[in-house]
Amino acid sequence: MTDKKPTPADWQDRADKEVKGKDLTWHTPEGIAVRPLYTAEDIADLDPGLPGFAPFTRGPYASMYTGRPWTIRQYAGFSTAEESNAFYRRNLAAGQKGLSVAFDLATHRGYDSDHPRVTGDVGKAGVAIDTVEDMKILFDGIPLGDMSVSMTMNGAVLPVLAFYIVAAEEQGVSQDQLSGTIQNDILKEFAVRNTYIYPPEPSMRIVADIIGYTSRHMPRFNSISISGYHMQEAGATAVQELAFTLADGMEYVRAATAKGLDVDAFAPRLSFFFAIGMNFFMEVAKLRAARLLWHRIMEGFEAKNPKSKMLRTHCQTSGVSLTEQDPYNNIIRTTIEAMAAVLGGTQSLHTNSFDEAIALPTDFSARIARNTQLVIAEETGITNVADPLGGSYYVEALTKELADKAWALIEEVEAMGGMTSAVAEGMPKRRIEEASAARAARADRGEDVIVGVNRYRLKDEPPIDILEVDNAKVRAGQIARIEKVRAERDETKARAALEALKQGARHSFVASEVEGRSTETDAKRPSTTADPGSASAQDERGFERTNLLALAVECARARCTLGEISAALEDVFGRYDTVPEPVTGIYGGAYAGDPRWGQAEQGVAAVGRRLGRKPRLLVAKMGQDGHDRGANLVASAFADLGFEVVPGPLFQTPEESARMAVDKDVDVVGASSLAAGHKTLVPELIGHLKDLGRADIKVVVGGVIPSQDYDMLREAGVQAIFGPGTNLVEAAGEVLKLLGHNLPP
Ligand code: DCA
Repeated sequence: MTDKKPTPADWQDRADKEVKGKDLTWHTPEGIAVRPLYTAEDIADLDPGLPGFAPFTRGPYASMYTGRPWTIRQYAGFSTAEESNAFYRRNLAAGQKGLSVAFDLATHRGYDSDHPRVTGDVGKAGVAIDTVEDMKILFDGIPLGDMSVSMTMNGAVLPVLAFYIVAAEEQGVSQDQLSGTIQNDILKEFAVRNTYIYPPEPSMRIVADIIGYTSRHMPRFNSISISGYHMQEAGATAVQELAFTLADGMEYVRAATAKGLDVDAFAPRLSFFFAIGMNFFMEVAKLRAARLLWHRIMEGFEAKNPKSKMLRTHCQTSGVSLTEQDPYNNIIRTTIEAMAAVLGGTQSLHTNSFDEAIALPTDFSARIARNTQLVIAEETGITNVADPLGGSYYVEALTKELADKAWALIEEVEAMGGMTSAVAEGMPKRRIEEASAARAARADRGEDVIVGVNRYRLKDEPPIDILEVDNAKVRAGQIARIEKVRAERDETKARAALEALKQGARHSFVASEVEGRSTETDAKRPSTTADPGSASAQDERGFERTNLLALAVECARARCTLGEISAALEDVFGRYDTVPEPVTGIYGGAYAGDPRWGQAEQGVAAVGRRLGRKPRLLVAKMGQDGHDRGANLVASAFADLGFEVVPGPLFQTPEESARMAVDKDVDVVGASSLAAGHKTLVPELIGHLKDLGRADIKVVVGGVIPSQDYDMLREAGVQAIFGPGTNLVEAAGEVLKLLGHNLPP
């Protein structure tokens, strides 16, 4: 008698006995029930195909990394163009392959460095670029015809791309030789990241104008990087990140085709950008599912060129998975995430530095981050097989389940009229905030383990060396350069270029469709050879008069500043503002029945009885930092505990926040800072509260605050500081203490 071959049912019996009947199913935040075993039965109906062939699940290229590894592209920008340039050159010499520019927040939001609203933001979290002169310094000695350059810019995308084109031109490199990517993804800014400037409709026109311009003049340049990264950073699940990103992509395809562009004229140059977090196989499956679905979507748009249907993506390891506590663990996290990106088949990758939960990377931490990729690429043998996880029962089944769930969410968005309508109704933002509150509650309750934070925590946390940016010095240097540019330029020419830009902006979307029509045939014809009297020459003139990037390039040549170009557009389009609406019930709901939560609720009620009203908290977001995940979480949790929460609008000045605190008669201001502006903005806030006679209002600070800054902030009058990974119930306990109520230990 031969042994019967064991079946999955036999396995189940044996496993049940081993774990004494414990349910081993893992219910992921995506709503996927992951079973403890996958077998051939799970993939019996699935055929993932081959790398390089439709539907590209296994990768866009046939040879994948066997012929050429992914692009090691580290995202960086340091205060001044000079320092960033030196950093780029050092990194390229050390094995980095492509550049990726991080701009400071003032630049993102269309303000020159001399603008009074941005005193705390200049040179923080990236490089300050005010004019084409700054851009030329940024790329000094870097041949732009050979180097692929990615620029993360969405709000002030027109001046920044225009400066880049003109900087290259003055380096002797024509725009048709430029390779790289501009992020240019405004929809996700409205959903999560908030570095928008104009309202959604004109913002979409800008996106479409850039796609139109690059498809005509810059054939090697990726016109957009449709980004899910910031969604995951804001708390989105893999299904949400996938669905909302691809739905954004569909909206951009519609916007471009509505301008008369042939889908195959621009779709090969659409690119994507995803975050890679710690759920290893989920992230691998996400990239595979993304390619599968994009192929399906582009078939729906009747794209003919296979490249139009082939999703290419950049990935970045997750910023929110990094912890301030025991920070060297971040190197391990980043390595695992980088592996997931590579096994998922990314085209380009940024690995975070271990200190990025606290500050901008130092040379030391940046080296380790870059070497993480070099070690994977050159020491592990992983690159020798295309899609090595292809055929894995689990990975293939997970890819299918993720794709199905994301498709259902895409259909929901489509039923609302597409992503622009869904964003206008706040749907993606709300869903992501709900997922974010649930995720934070899971971490606070210890259900999601974070080593060094909610388990295995160190008694002492020795501070690590961090990079300090002298914001005032950077600002002074930038202002001097702006003044020099203004003094040396032809003022009449600059004014005329700005006026032409305004005229172009005034053309309605429809008018620019007709006059600025660009077709594939036009894109192939060099504009200089057109007969000036011909229909195509008229068409060309119409394009140059109405295409906003063409007009911005003229402004850049005339040495207009980023602030001037942005302000000219703002005159026509207006500036967009939103009022935060924190979700309620999710955070509290996750804590139902928890004794610590109950004690905190009772504490809030006790303070309320003493005050004769609910204790009031203003959650303040000062400066141009639009990252509001932390602020929204605090607002949600504190409201659920019984505080009256005043959600402050984004982008306030310290004076505006102080006034709001006084007008609303709050007891506490909680300032959230994630972009290094705290040393300037928080002391100013405290100063304004004093000037308004309300020094009694307590100020607490949360977010990305290096421990080196704690003393300075305390001396300035800050009463409590909450770093990343703070348990919100414990934070509430500290705030209650400031209000005279001690929770039981
Ligand atoms: N076999 C043959 N050719 C290959 C292979 C391969 N295995 N892999 C890449 N190539 C070719 C590509 O076709 C491409 O050539 P092309 O420009 O003429 O089409 C070239 O090598 C570069 O490869 P690609 O995959 O396009 O990689 P990148 O230039 O690094 O672009 C992409 C990656 C995601 C498309 C781009 O948008 C990007 O770099 N994004 C970065 C965004 C970013 O940095 N964001 C920061 C937050």
